Amino acid sequence: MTPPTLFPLNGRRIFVAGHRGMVGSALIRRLRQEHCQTLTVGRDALDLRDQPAVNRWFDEHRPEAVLLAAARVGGIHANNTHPGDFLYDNLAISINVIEASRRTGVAKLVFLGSSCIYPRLAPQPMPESCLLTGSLEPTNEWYAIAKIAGLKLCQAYRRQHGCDFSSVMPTNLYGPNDNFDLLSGHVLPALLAKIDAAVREGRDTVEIWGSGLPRREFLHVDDLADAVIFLLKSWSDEEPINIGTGTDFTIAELAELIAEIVGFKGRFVYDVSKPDGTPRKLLDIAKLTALGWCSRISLEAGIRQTYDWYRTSARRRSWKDG
Ligand code: GFB
Repeated sequence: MTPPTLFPLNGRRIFVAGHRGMVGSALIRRLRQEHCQTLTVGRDALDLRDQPAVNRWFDEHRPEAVLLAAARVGGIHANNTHPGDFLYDNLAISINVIEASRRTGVAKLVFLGSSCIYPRLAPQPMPESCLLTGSLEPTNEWYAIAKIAGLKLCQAYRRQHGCDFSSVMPTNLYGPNDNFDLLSGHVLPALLAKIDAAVREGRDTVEIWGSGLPRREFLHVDDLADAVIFLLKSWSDEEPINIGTGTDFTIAELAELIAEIVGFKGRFVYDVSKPDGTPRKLLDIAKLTALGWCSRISLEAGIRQTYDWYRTSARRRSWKDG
């Protein structure tokens, strides 16, 4: 079932904010299938935290639609140790781009949030309606507060100014252009890099942070990009919408799967002095499923593809914008 197209993309000028990150680059790849014009600008030419500069860029380039995928992103350690950067950068990027979009009459904006906006002990799977019903996970509350503020600004501008601005909430993402740095990256790329290094260096142990018991849902970024373009064309609402696969795994299960793919025969050592973070993060995807979208890339196929990309293109990289 394909829902009716409310916002045709043909001939439109679409600004992908954050196009060099994992999410933004996947959106650019997906938009190549549409007959639209994509606008991008690198961080060297425009710092999205600089409001006057953002306003000048919007005045000059006049996008008709905006996909707001620019963010300071990182795994549990980066979030926990750089709370100021995660709060300030993400607040500034969100308010500057959303306000410039309102001021210049952008016809449609999609803001990308994160599943960490929901309470630490939310019911599982987590419905959109559990937003602001409980305390946040302390390791990422700074990032979450900034993402909640962006979502709320979209809602407020819909109500006050009639802007067609909506928010989507992706689950934990992975794929090409991810950050494979062991300290600042998320668990999936970090484990791929660690296990790959162990095999190459002939080591028989790999360290896993925490207990291995937390559960996470992993969505390939190409599936995410497909869902965002689907929603851009066919959906608009004040309430956010979750994007996930509907299935979660323990961190230990993820490690075993990566070991199988990479060919690691050794054992894992769990460092329980490192934080586990949220015990479980599984999104309720009933709203998205009812619209007719579902993910296509299995975790195993997605990890194999990401590992191929890592071996041919990366094996380096520090943190980057998402
Ligand atoms: O992916 P991750 O860093 O972020 O960690 P969150 C997920 C789980 O994997 C945690 C464990 O329980 C980690 O302790 N883990 C095990 C590891 N080994 C490793 C490792 O080598 N590296 C990493 N990074 N984790 C983030 C938030 O939370 O999720 C962000 O901090 C954002 O705000 C993102 O929302 C999606 O899933 O815990």
